[in-house]
Amino acid sequence: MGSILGNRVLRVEDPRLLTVGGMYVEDVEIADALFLTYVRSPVAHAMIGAIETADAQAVPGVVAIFTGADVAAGIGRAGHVNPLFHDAMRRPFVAAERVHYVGQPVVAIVSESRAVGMDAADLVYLDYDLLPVVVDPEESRRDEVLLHPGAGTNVVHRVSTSSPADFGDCEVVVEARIVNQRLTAAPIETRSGAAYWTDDGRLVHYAACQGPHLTRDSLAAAYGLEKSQVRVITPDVGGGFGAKSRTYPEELALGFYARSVGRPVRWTETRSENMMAMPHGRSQVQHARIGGTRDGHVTAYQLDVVQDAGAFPLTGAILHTMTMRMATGCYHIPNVGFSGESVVTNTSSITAYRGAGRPEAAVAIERMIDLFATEIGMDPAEVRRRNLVPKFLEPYTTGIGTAYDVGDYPEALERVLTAAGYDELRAEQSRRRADGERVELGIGIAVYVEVTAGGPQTEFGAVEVGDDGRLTVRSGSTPFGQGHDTTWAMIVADRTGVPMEHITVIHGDTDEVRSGGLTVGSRSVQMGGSAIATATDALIEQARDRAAGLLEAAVDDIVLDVASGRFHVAGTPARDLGWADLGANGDHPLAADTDFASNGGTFPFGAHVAVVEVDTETGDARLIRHIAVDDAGTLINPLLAEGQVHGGIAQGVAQALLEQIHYEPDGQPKTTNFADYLVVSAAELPSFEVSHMETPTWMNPLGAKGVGESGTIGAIPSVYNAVIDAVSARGVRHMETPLTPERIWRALDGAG
Ligand code: MCN
Repeated sequence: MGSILGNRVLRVEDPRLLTVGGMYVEDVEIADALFLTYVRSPVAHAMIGAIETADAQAVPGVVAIFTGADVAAGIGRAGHVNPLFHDAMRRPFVAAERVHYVGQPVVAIVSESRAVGMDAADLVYLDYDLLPVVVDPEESRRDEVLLHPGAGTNVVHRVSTSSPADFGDCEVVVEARIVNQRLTAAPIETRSGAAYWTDDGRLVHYAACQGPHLTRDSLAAAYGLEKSQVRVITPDVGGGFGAKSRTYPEELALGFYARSVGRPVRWTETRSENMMAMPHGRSQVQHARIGGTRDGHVTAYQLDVVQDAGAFPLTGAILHTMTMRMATGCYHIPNVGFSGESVVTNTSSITAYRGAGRPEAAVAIERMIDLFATEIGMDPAEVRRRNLVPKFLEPYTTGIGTAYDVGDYPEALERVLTAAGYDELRAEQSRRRADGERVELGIGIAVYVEVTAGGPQTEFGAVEVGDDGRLTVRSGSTPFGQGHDTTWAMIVADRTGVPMEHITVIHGDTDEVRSGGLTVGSRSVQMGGSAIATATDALIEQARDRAAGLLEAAVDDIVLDVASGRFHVAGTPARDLGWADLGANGDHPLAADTDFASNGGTFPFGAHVAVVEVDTETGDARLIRHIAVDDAGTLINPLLAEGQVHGGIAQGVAQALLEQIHYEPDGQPKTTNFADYLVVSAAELPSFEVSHMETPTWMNPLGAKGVGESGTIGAIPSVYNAVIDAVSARGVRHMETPLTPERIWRALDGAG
């Protein structure tokens, strides 16, 4: 058997998912379970007055009703994502005195059926004493209306460089305001959870999340339990896109309701609840300034951002720190400044969403490079060529102080331009313009770099041999669509010679897997994959040791023939032992585990070209081609990596052209269903033209970087630039996303 790594192996997950279907939290049978329904605030900012629950309580089938005060008396307030955030900004499990956004839970109803709970919810009456509402983050930072008076300010977190960039020597300076609008993750499976207590006092909690161990830790903290007294099970998860990286107060409180009523309690939100109240993504306002010489050299860059955190700070409140890290993208810009702060607003909280702070950085720098190019009248590809960091295989430290591991941005750019047929596209654009055609062609370029598994961290992996020679792999990383079962089996098969079908992968259960991190930041292959690779190598050492004993040879002479998956003494392959021989013969199981540690992230990169057609009479923009060259280091499975890039591009196109969560000034969300929120679908997308470069990182034994978010990071700015490029000859310089027909039409109209 040759190396299986790098092969386009079909996903082992799919036969089950496509035939009998997955097992999601909602599918888990739990005897005697009751249903939870939340009454949610219809107003964005108010003091809660009288709460009347008698009519609801009288509905047959209603078992118990809890107010915020009841829940707070039982389990206090939810913990913070970051200890730096002010204590007064911690979220109550259920609002007790004050509501901070439309959709915040105010009363919890536990009932025999879901229908009963929904009927009863309509019969709960609350008085609200309205307060002024702030939905605009730039308004919030003025602190005229304080959302959490105990904190004394709406600002959650601030970061900046020691001094701003100096534009004194620049021949040209260009400025722009860029808004990364609020989006929702819209996973197919909405949030879902279930909890019950065992007779010996353990809490069992089913969570549709991106990593059960953090949920276990949050539950242990909330209920004052040892971690070992909590079991969290994450079965199949129907997408998360970052928004399920945390298990939210709505779900964490399930154990409280279950304990109070003495029966299991389960909850699955409706689609509208999900769109209204599951934390959103992005919502970052940027003011960018770029300067340089007329011959195309960028010398200074300043990026100032206001990050909307929503009502209660979660991961969203630190997204600007990721934007800062990646501010200069792929460019050598020595003179750079950044300031960023996050603020609370009367909206649903902001959390991680595919890319989480890095797409925002890429959008800013890539838009500004295009604006700079337009200003000096140079082709945007040429401006990029003049400013890209040259190829490096040893760390390169950017002007902002981030050390990138390896990169070859010029090569990525040239490859994507060639694949796109850039010169021909420009010729076609000119032809249409010369002929005065109504439908303009737009060509948008983005060269991006991002960071995956940033910061010091560990991940758990374990491998064990059964008596039958089959292997069981345990991973601390929990998938929700990425195909980890396939990926981990490939890594282990490649090293051991055991066929993939004899390898079972276990994840998503804190009783089965000792520890684990989150599947976020495209960290799993480099962290979880490296943990499994390292554990497998340790297992092979143990196996060689056992083989040496059984073959009465020195351990140094024992070799594993990976092609056959058998061990023998070097030079005498006739007498050999397989994994089953070793698994079955010994006084202890052959098993190895690791907590793979890394000091910092890897920096995947790539270049995208988007080609759009814009109808200048209707403002309709269509993506007609999307060409991507992505480098995630060594690829374990190019087929799965491409799947990730495809999904990522779709979400990036959606941000550029379609999707937006919209709030009215009074805090009413206007996009709480799929009729009002335009989730991108295959109908809006062309077939993507995707290819790879593989520049291995030295940061882990696999040479792998992450790929789960790169499609999004490359797609947003390239599509954004393409649409502006299409209409630039008609006097449009800049627009805000999403580039809807109305916006484009108005911009064209305004430009005359
Ligand atoms: N891969 C590879 N070689 C590499 C890197 C990755 O072959 N060098 C392949 C592997 O097959 C791996 C997959 O790509 O299983 C993704 O690996 P990785 O880049 O490590 O990303 P993670 O597994 O950590 O996934 C997280 C990432 C994130 S952060 C979001 S958001 C996201 C995404 O994955 N959300 C998704 N992909 C998603 N896919 C689906 N279907 N649903 C989501 O919600």
